[in-house]
Amino acid sequence: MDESLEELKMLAETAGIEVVGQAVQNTNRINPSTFIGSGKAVEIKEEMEGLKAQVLVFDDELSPRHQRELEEIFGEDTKILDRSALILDIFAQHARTHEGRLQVELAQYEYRLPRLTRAWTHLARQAGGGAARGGVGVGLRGPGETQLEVDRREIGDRITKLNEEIEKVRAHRQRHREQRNKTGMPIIALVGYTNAGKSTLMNALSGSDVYVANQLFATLDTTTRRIELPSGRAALLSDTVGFIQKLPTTLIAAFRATLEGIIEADLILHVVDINNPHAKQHIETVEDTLAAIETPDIPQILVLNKIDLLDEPVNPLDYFSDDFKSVVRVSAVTKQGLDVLLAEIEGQFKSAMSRYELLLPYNKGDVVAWVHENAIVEAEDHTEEGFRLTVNMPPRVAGNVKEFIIDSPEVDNSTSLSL
Ligand SMILES: Nc1nc2c(ncn2[C@@H]2O[C@H](COP(=O)(O)OP(=O)(O)OP(=O)(O)O)[C@@H](O)[C@H]2O)c(=O)[nH]1
Ligand SMILES: [Mg+2]
Repeated sequence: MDESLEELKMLAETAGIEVVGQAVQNTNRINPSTFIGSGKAVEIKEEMEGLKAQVLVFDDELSPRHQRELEEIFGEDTKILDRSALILDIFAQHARTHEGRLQVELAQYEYRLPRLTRAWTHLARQAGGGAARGGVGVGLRGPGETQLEVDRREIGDRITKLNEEIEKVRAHRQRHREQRNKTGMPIIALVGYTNAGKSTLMNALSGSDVYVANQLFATLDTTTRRIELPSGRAALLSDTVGFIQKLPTTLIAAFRATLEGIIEADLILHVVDINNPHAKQHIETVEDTLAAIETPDIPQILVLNKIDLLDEPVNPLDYFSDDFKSVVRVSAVTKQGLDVLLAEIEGQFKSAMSRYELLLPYNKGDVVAWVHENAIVEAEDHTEEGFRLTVNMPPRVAGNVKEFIIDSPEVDNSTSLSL
């Protein structure tokens, strides 16, 4: 619980709220109307008045009824939030792309729809105002319909529209991805708990300059960069939104389009901040979230990051499990261990490859260049019939040059391989 509250505090600070106090209630039963006991609620209210605090954040998810009853007790001037609402708020502040904004708005509406108790204007202002511009005039109200019913209907319509727009973006992304698949470059996804150092690792491996910050959910939108592996072969590395415990399900659903990038990966680098005392729990949360978004069986390498901050060396075996192909220790800041990580990545791809003999006519120089870029060329001969190449590549890549394959001894296994 301490850890969860500590994290809640960091979430609040990231959202721009200064934390001035905290309260804990030990209870074996959640109060159906006020969540905490009503006596406790009054006690907190008095403490808040003394501290001149304006916001009360609950670490657990409040039901619509809890929310309503607590608002009654605390009055109009106190804003009542739960962890989910706070995370949604941070997402709203950090979303940069059109797609990111659409996804956050959808999640906000879905979260708020069942909690709609106050007037529409109150909600529209919080959600960014997109839906409020139409103005719910008196004339628009149906006979006998309450303001609340109108509000619900309007939000329902807006949710439908947002879903349609997100679907369009998704279709576009899908086409983009199909094209990328044709290039044959393996795709690596960085996945991990928020603040684990994914973006820092992305920068260290690709020499790029994506946003890094010591705050939660600094990254929301996916960035993809090209990296070079030790053999000279190229791969695509993508950095995306981090996970956290008790991530609202509406957010997971809304961010499905973003998370689909992970599903398409050939390899996952699961990054964990090894310096965090709750690293093991973070790993578990990430594995659970991956299961929730139904990632197929993608090989994973566990990357223990921030080893530069450790007083004593960490034993990778302590973290090894069936979920991982291997465990590597690195520091994305000092770049310690990155060579080992890169070799490990390459090793993963090699084990998913088969060897092929190719024969290409001399007028196919462009295809030869393509093969060099997308496969590991072991030998190249200039024969009478044309270029003769011995290459290692995943079956997925081989599919692009199948008319030139003259021998593939291991091709029978290809269907059982994920690459
Ligand atoms: N000492 C040290 N700090 C690191 C290391 N890697 C990352 N950090 C710091 O950890 C913080 C978070 O790093 P990010 O790369 O933004 O983490 P992230 O996983 O992308 O986080 P989100 O995008 O917010 O989910 C930053 O302050 C980084 O400077 C490391 O290897 N050593
Ligand atoms: Mg990041």
